[in-house]
Amino acid sequence: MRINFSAALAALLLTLCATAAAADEDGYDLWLRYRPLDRAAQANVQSQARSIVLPGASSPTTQAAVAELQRGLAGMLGKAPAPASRIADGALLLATPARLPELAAAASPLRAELATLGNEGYLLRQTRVQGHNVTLIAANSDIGLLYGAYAWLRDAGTGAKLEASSAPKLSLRLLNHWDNLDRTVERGYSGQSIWDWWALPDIKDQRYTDYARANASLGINGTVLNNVNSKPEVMTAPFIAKAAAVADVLRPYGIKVYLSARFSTPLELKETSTADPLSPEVRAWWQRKADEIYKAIPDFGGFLVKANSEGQPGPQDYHRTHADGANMLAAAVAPHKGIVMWRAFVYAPKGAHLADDRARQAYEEFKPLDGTFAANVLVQVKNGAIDFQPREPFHPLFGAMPKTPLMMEFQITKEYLGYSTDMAYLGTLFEETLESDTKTAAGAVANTLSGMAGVANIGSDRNWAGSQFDQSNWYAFGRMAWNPQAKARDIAVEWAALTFGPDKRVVPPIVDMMMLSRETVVNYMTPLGLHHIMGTSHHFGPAPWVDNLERPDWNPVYYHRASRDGIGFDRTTKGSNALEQYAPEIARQYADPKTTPQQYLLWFHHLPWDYAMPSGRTLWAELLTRYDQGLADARALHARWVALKPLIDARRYTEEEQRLTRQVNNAILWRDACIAYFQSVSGLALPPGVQAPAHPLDYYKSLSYPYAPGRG
Ligand code: BDP
Repeated sequence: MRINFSAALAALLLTLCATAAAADEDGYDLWLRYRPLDRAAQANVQSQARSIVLPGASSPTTQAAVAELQRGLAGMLGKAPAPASRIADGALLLATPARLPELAAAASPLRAELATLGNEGYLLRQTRVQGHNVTLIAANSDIGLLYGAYAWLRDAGTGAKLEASSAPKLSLRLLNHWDNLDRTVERGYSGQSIWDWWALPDIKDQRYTDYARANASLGINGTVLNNVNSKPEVMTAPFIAKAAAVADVLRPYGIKVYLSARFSTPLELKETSTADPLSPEVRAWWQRKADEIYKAIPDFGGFLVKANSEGQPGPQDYHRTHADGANMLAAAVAPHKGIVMWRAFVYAPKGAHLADDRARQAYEEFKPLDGTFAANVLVQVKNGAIDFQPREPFHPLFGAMPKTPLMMEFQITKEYLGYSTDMAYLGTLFEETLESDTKTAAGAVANTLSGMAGVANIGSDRNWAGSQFDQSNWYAFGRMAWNPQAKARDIAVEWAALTFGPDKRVVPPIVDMMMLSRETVVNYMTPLGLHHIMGTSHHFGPAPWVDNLERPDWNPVYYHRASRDGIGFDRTTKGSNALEQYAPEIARQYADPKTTPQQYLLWFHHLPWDYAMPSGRTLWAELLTRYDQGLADARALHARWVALKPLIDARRYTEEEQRLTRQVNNAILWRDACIAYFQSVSGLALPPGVQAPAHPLDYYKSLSYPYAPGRG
């Protein structure tokens, strides 16, 4: 028998190729996968990178840049050029004015452009240098080169055109880890903390380097290592040494380390007799502590502080203001150029007088302090006035503190949006807040910011974020921290192409799913401006009936105020008047339910069940419609994913398919439980065509989740 070897070989190759195309991935590589490109793309990328040239001496940061380019090229093309010392045609040239005199020359057209890009910006250009056609990555500093290298790789991986130039709009772009010293993570749904405090400082996990690469690829330049609910031990020598070891790994990637400081630390360590911020003893203690930290971490970023909120100690314990507390710490780090990020997430400390409306409190406490904070203090404000809900109007402090640098605090981890099981792309949430017009001199919320912080969703899970799609939220946060005007959809396109490959059959449907996902969650959880009706403490699943917690403003009934007469929180002049904290134009517009955006309707108004909605339906019927829409869209997300099965590797396909199935069940649970409850309150019948909940209300009330992850 004659065997046709070439045919057999061809068949084998075909099988191998097909398998390779769909090779299983676990998600560890994030958006830095660098999988082989198609031929045309390979040729294009290869023509731009026949050699990699870095004039001048290398630094840890340029080494990281060159190593990443080599890694990327090896992955995308199958081989990577070695670094070369001579500029030649087709070189990928990394240069700063200090490294390449041509860039510093008065005649250089790039000189003026570079001058506008600051320390961290970069430009990518196809140009001629020393008589050769090169692809130039130029910046004013080595960190700019690293960012430029990542941008070039991003363009190569997505097939995008070379980005002309880019510089970050915000100077502080931070992750906030809510990680505890025992490796549990408050509101973490992706395993343990990546910081192995026990093993540090001797053992530095490879993950720390990969974490640095991923963050640098987005331009994130700072990280707070520990939970805002901090411990005094964080400020002791052993932990400072551990933080220093992490800082050493992150430094080449332009990422500074910060720590959350517990306000009463010196007192609790029994090294002072008080924690009063005006006490000389306390001030001297923090000054010495800052000196000690800077000795171990010369580029230490500074402190993040949660004070007088949810039982945490703070300056008000000594009848001092937030500014007194923040300025005391600011004085300690100022000689080292450190900063203090003081959180505005405050509501009455335990036992204290309860404000009529929790949504009012941060503004009431902070607005009067505008102009009294030290120059190196930033006030860090959550995106909304309650707490990381699926949807909130923007926080009234944005635009209201013109004399104080503000930071935005977004939550990347999905405490209130279905953990890491439900798909909810947060790019749209971030964009919605950042674009909101404050109707003050500042304009959009994005313009009021000096920095952005994201509560990280990163953990020890192999895929880092708990699910493949939750990686997109880390990604979107980083890209928007770099450019708060960036569009959620553009970012989704980029992420999907990098994560699943630049296949035209795959990217658009995935992007459509992402763009639909957050609104889906809003609809099946908290439509029409409802908020904080989640289960006690774990915040997973519906519990609109809860009314028995110690503090009224922990109870869902406090927020929805549903009764026989109607539903919603009246924040107009007839109610808490929280509206007065917004610019007059907004206050006027939102004072009338007719001119209030429907998405915020029940946030600002208490309305009768038969209130006529623009759709022609009653409010009651509209609410039911939204819950049904949420469920229908959850089903649609699942169906769209199933349709992509042939195009996604089996492992990632299955992981997400299971999650989307569970999401449909979560949506059913939310819809049914909320309808059962609100019906019990309204006493109204379900209109024809609306399906009755599967169980009686008591069934939903009986559900409990004692072992839900991530509790505080
Ligand atoms: C809430 C979380 C709680 C945090 C708190 C905060 O439930 O775990 O400690 O925010 O931001 O959303 O301080």
